[in-house]
Amino acid sequence: MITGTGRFLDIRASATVIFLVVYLLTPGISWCHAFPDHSDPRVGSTVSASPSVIRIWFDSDLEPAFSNLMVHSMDGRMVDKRDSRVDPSDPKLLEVSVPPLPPGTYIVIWNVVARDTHRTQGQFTFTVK
Ligand SMILES: [Cu+2]
Repeated sequence: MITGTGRFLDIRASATVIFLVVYLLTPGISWCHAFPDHSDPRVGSTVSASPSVIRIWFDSDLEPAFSNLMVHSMDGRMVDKRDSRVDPSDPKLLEVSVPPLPPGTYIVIWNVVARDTHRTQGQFTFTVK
C-alpha cells in the first residue's frame, strides 16, 4: 500500500515537473516559429517577366525534411517543378523552381517546420504581367 502510494505520488510529481518545464519554456519557444521575412517575387507584387525560382527567406532556420514550397495557378494547378528545397548553404532560405510562367496570378504556398519543431504555413500571390 505504502509503495503503491509512493509510486502514485512519484508519477504526479513527474507530471508536475514536466508541466512546469513545458510552461516555463513556452514563452521562449513561441518567438522562434519560422515566419517569412521577405520573398522573391515580393508578396503581392507584379513582375514583368516570369521568375525561374521562387524564394522565401524566413526569420529562423528551417528543418529541410519538413519544409515545403509550392506554386499554384489560380485554377488550382501545381505549376512548380516539385523540387522544393531548403538552400544547403542558408537554412533560412526555401526555394522552388518554376518553368516559364505565362502572364497571370500565381499562389505561393509555404509550409515549414522551424528548428523548435513548430509548424507554420501561409500563402501569398504574385502576378506575371
Ligand atoms: Cu516555435
